[in-house]
Amino acid sequence: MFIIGELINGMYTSIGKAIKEKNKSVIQSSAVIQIQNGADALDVNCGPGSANPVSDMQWLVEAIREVTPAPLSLDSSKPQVIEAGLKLAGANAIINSTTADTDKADTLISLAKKYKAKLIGLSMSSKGIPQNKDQRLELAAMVVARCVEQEFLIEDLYLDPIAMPVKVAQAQMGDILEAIREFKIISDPAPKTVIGLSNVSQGTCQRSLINRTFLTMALAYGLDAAILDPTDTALMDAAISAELILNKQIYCDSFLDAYRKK
Ligand code: THG
Repeated sequence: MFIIGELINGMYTSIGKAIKEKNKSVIQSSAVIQIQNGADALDVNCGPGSANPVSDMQWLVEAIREVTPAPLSLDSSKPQVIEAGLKLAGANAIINSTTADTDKADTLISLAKKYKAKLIGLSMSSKGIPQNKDQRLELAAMVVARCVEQEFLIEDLYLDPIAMPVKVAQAQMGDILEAIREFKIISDPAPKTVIGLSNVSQGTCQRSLINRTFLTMALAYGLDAAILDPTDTALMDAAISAELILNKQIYCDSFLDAYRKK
């Protein structure tokens, strides 16, 4: 599984404060800790409180680049904020994200091609978040169609079914899991899939348990990548064990250590 560390997000009080005060060391230690704990890439989101998201994104990317060359997932609903990050992020960046609206998808697909970035496509549009599996598939297929039209490689597209909090959308969790499986058959070659895992446990008092249970299930449905908290050791152990059971790692008695040393 491709792991995108979620912790550099202005939604977290300490990160929001560090962005406001331009306190580089808070951001840099979060970057280093996430990589040390197994993140393959880092999500970068200025948060809802940012008054100037373009310059905050630039500052975040520059601060992170001083401590790690890891790929960055530039997380914003505004294309100009994403492009500000892309200019400084270097190789293997991930655009997070486009919706299934044609104009927006076309803008972000062009950026992905220009900067040789991967692209996350949400199965939602300006009309809102889908309420069932068929709506998720229809929106995902629209993103795929725009990528095909613009000759963007489908292997570089990650489709996101929009993981909802179990507390508010309990009846939809099965649909979200099924969508992960069915996104794969929208096209050949298949698109990849990603979720924002911590969404699922928002507002609950067993966050880590709910996150790792959902992640284990989603991996069984074929999930390729997740935005998650890599410092949650129980979560990472569950992910490594799930991949072992899915025959994606070779068994040995020390499989957790062996995976971490890779
Ligand atoms: N899909 C894609 N990108 C995403 C998401 C997604 N990016 C943002 C988000 N969802 C994934 N990242 C987070 C980060 C933090 C939390 C949830 C998802 C979170 N934060 C605590 C909370 O809200 O309770 C903050 C608590 C604190 O202040 O410490 O849960 O779905 N493509």
